[in-house]
Amino acid sequence: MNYPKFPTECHSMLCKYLRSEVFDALNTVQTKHGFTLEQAINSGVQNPDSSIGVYAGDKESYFTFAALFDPIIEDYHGFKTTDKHTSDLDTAHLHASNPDPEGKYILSTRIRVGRNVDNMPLGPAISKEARKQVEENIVEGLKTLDGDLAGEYYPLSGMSKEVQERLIQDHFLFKEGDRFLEAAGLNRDWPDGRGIYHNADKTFLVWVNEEDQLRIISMQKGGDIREVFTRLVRAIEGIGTKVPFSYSEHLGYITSCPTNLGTAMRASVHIALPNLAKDMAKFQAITDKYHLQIRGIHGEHSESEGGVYDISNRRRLGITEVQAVQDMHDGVVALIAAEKALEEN
Ligand code: ADP
Ligand code: ILO
Repeated sequence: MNYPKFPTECHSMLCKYLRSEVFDALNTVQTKHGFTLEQAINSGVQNPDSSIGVYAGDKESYFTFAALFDPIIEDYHGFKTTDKHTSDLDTAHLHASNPDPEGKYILSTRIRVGRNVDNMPLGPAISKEARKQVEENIVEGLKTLDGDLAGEYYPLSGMSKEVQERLIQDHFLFKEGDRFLEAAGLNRDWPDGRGIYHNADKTFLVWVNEEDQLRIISMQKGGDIREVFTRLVRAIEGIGTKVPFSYSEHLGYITSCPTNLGTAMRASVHIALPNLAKDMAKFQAITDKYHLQIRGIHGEHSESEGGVYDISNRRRLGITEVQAVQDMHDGVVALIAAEKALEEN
């Protein structure tokens, strides 16, 4: 492969960190699953508007291509190669009452973690047969869950377009045809091997074989962050006894995108902030202070509608799960206070 041509206005981390000496050193190496630099960077090469632009094909990619991945990980998470990641899923350590008990601002709360199966290639490098095997193993594990975590698995192949579209619009299901995932090789053999598991109330859901092999999700209306986190922890622990998760002492839970490493957790609220939305500088000063990310109402790369935003923790590696949720909670408290102050003006 020749050094890729990036447009001058490219601001992705790939453009920033793929210096020619890094490219030359990594261009001819590959991981034990045969994953190459060309595959790792294809999403960012095809999509110069990427914010990151790289994906891993297996756990080994993070070490084989460390000269590229390490600076990206440090830039995104503030996590150095000498730092250590630790996990804390103890709900007693979380200090989070509902920031909006009257239900005026927070429409819904969702916390998800990404997980992948130990000793298997990640989505960008997996074969059709191995993906199917992963799906079968996960579904077998999910079938053992009981109580409010008991549910049904719905494979994407065989699902009607109407049902699929309704689930996407209602924020329960991943969307189809994402160009970033497409170029990463994550949409190969679509829809084979993909699906969604959920309980009757759709407060507990698991996406199978999307960007990661599992996305374990707890969500509900309103702002009871503790209840959502507590349900998620029970689900992670229940599934973890049946499915061995890929984990590294250094990088925490292994995910196909480096932004998700560590806790692999994104804790978010959908929140109405119509006044703050008119002063984006003030809005962003608060989200920066609390390490939060602002997304649109239909997830990443989407827009806000009617002053409603998706606000979530930005950092995932080098902090614990409790801290990730705490970041989101504390930032949301500050955002609501700022919104209220603007209402009174
Ligand atoms: P992910 O969080 O899994 O990385 P996305 O940003 O694409 O990926 O979000 C996935 C879906 O979850 C989208 O439909 C998004 O609107 C929905 N979602 C995210 N946060 C919330 C929330 N707090 N309440 C309801 N839906 C949410
Ligand atoms: N590859 C995309 C998305 C990066 C972070 N988000 C997710 C869903 N992994 C980009 O570089 O903009």
